[in-house]
Amino acid sequence: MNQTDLHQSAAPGFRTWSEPLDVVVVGAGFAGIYMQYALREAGFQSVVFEAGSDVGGTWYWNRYPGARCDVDSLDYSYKFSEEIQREWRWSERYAAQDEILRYFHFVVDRLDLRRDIQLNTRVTASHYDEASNLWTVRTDTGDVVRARFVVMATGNLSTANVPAIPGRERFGGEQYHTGNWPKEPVSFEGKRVAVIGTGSSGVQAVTEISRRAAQLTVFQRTANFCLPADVPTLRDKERQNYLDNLEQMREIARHSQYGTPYSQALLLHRPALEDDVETRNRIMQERWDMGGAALVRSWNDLLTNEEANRPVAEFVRAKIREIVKDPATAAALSPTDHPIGTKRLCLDTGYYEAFNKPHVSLVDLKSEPIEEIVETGVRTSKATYAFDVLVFATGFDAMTGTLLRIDFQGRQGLRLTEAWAAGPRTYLGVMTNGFPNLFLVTGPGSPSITGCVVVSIEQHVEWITDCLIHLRNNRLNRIEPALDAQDAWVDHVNALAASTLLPKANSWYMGANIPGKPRVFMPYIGGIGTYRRECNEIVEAGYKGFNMSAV
Ligand code: N01
Repeated sequence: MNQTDLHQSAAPGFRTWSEPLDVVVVGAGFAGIYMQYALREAGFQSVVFEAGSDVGGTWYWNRYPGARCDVDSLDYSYKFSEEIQREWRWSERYAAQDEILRYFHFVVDRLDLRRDIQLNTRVTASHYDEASNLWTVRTDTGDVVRARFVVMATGNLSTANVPAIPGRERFGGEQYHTGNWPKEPVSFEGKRVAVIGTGSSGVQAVTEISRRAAQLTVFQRTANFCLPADVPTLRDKERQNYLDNLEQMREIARHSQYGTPYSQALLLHRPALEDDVETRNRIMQERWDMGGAALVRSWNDLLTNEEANRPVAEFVRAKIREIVKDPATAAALSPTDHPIGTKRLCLDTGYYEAFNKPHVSLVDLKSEPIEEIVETGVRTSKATYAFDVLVFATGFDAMTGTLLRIDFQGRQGLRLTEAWAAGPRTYLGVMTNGFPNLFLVTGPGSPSITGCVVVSIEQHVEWITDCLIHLRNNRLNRIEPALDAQDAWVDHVNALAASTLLPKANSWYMGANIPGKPRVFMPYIGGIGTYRRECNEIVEAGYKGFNMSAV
């Protein structure tokens, strides 16, 4: 059976598949696209449902001004295909959103994947039937499809967090969320603009909007550490050097801590306080000048020892004081409530400098909380500010938000919302007990966004594909992690996090940005290479911890 006769029309906009598929893939970002390609190559029948009107995942939705990747482009690319790696030419060291979207189009066309992807289709429910050992997947466009396996490739940052600030519906001007930005151009020229939120998205949006708006007010709840990242054009020589060493680069990335050869080469493999103050200062300055995350990819105890972390945090605060002319603004922009690196660092291409412009101002919500949004703008405890445009850069219900919004029902009607009521529970971040044949790409409990996520995605896609082939070769069709193996994995992930400073920050890694969300450190922090080894060992031990059967 081929893809074209998989479905029949029941009514306009409503489709039902007559035969069960092997796999339904949800999401057409980095994960879903490669997953679909790998499944097709392995001979499985599958379809991809994508909520957006185009492929690209996070790079489709996050088209806000200034959106740009903060991982080197040559690393933040698919590595499974040497042809793709060689044929595509990145123009800048950190690619901008529109270039990454063009890359997606290139890949999808190059691999002839468009025919397998159904756009404008959001999966709303997925129920498992024990007797038939099939999932029934439903979408908001009325599709009903049964499949043996479901692969969630929905990303870690795909459900926008719009805070419940009273009065938002009353605002008379334009309002946008960075994670759900319209396709149509948004003009800031001559306008009074507010940006609420100062994470990676806010920092990038503020920098760009400050160049266009008549007036910009930034509402900051927590100051974040931003590291400089000038965005040089990629030179042919650098590109060629990478391509000449492609296999070696891939191998380093796959077995490294953070998923990139660049960051692996920067690691110092010694505690910070082993160096004297002069040496430390020299290293910090060199790494500040290098840009990107070089400063924190350094001594091996920065994320485990507060004494080691403090001088690095203070180094950045001193830089902020140097750059920002107004001392009160500089003080408000200086993070003091978390060790550096325990919240996701921001990429800075002129953020701190923006506050020296006369039309840019900062409102520190710690001393002046927002009380409500009114028709003309924002009212805080101290003043009412008038705006034409409100930009919410308030982040995401990360890692679990998208999964928990789908009505998942596993064995005996077990709901995912119940199974994960106290926080996500997975085995390897790739499956969860009670939900047979449901796979997660970069799920909670895996390294996912702690490094170059494309490397983690590729590893999961390949692991899942190999697992499906293993089942097929052994005439098996059902896989589920054992509860004790999952409990042990969750304990392992928690213990790794507890041995670091990371749980100290109110980060989205901890679910702390969403009111009422369980406070659990969600990703695996042991490093991309170590995690890969652990996954491989489990496979070599006969998929230890997984129960497999034929139904
Ligand atoms: O989201 P965030 P993001 N009132 O959660 C504030 C990736 N990414 O979209 O810190 C007022 O980091 C919130 O305050 P607080 C990257 O992994 C990558 O910026 O919770 N403020 C915070 O300041 C990144 O980490 C790239 O106190 C409120 C901000 O909103 C992740 O996506 C670019 C609020 C949200 O920051 C998420 O980044 C962009 C409220 N009610 C994103 N609620 C690159 O590759 C929240 N905030 C460069």
